[in-house]
Amino acid sequence: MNTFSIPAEPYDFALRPDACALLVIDMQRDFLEPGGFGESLGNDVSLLRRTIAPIRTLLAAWRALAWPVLHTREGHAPDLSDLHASKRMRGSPSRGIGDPGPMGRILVRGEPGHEIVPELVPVAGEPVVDKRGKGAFYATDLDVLLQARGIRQLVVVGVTTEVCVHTTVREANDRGYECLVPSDCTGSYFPEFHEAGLAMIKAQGGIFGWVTRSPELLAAIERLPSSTKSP
Ligand code: TIU
Repeated sequence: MNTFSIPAEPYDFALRPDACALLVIDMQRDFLEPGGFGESLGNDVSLLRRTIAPIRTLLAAWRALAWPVLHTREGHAPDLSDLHASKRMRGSPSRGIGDPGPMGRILVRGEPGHEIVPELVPVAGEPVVDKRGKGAFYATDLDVLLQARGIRQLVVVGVTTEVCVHTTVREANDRGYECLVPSDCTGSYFPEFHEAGLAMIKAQGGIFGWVTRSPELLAAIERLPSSTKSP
């Protein structure tokens, strides 16, 4: 199968149309919506919300090509039986995981705040991987789902850059997946962590992966010959 060159740092990414999935990390209402858990902790959700429009455009392109799309959500069972005590107590939060929040119980599956934002709702055929940790591979079926689809490359988008996106890129890299991160499709409550997180991915010759921007990725995809557009 041919590869196609995507402008990226530290050097161009050789995209394989037969083996490249879009992985959308934790675009959940509690992290992104005004009045949600993230904002209630004093964070400026606009820093994350700017990612919604470019991710939506990328999703539309992936769906039009019938390339694989997978989503993740961070959360826990209603009885919190899968929540480590260390995670529950971290930071002694005034409002913690499982407590009532502005959009239901915080980071609990089935609650409104746990859902993916309406702009990016998954469609039929797109797996939604519910994860307990920050990395999408830890204690999930993600690796099996990717292997079953012949996926070897991931375009990783979502929130937050230095937490769940970064952990997932590191996990994927160690499992042999090549990761491309469009910088405008990830965001952090801390702009300096966003920049540092992206710098770490592409440092040392791309130690964890590649960084691009979604307009460059989309422009390259639009130039693909039509015969190569389906996996
Ligand atoms: N999705 C994700 O990054 N979860 C987090 O806990 N992020 C924070 O920035 N806390």
